[in-house]
Amino acid sequence: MEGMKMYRQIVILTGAGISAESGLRTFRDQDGLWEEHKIEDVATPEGYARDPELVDRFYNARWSQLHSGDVEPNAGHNALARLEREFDGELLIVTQNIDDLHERAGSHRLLHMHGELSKGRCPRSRQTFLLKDPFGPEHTCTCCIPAQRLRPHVVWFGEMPIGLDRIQHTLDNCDLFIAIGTSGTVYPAAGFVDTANHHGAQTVEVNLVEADRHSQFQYHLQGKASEIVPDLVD
Ligand code: BJW
Repeated sequence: MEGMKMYRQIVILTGAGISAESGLRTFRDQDGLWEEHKIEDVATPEGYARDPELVDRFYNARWSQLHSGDVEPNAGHNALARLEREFDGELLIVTQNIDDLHERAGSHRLLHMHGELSKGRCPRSRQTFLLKDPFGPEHTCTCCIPAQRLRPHVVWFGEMPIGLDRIQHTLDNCDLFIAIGTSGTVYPAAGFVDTANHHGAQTVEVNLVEADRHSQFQYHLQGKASEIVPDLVD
């Protein structure tokens, strides 16, 4: 924590890698979700229009795992929650993950730029609804007449990520940017390091491997998020 005190505004970008050690599969690693599912079928609006049941099943399986009682935040999530409690300056965790492990660890200053698994969204009004059960045609909105079938509250390819104005503003003013467990293949998140560099921030990558935007980071901490992040925060 001592080392963090020199910063005014910290932005932390997290990806699937931070939740991997909690038992959730990443997308692009060996045995990742994209090995079993075609992106164009389950992660595009066109795929959903073609076969909503298939997409619902994809998210239901992940919803059920997340609520199975077997999945818990790990030391990486816990360390970030501790940083938020102890850091006096501005801090924002921007997560690409749709799981709720940051919240369960106690993080509040958090933005889910690719949506949340625990919510469904009205396709007409965009109002979101907390889902107590998995997805299905029985989940309809209460904001429209006739009621609309809720779609997963997630951001698919070709759709606009959530909270970009706030993210942009925070990146413009940050002096430390840390990317944890993300492959750097999906934009606009993969470009955040460029914005942070442009504004003179220090940039740190935490990953098992050299990820796609590796060369854009000033500092590289190679290893498991559950081991590196607690060390970084201490
Ligand atoms: C560990 C670890 C451990 C493992 N410890 N590390 C051509 C060029 C540039 C851009 C485009 C282009 N053509 C199209 C685009 C845009 C497109 C895009 O980026 N495509 C690329 C594939 C090229 N992007 C979009 O369409 C986005 N919207 C958009 O751009 O809107 C227009 C716009 C215009 C102008 C400004 C701004 C916007 C939307 C993207 C939506 C992504 N959706 C998904 C699904 C969400 C729901 C769900 O969860 O199902 O989001 S796809 C999937 O990828 C998911 C993730 O959030 C995202 C990123 O994945 P992530 O988190 O990086 O996971 P992995 O698996 O890739 O990597 C894991 C990493 O962890 C690895 O590096 C491991 O080594 C590491 N790791 N264990 C530390 N223990």
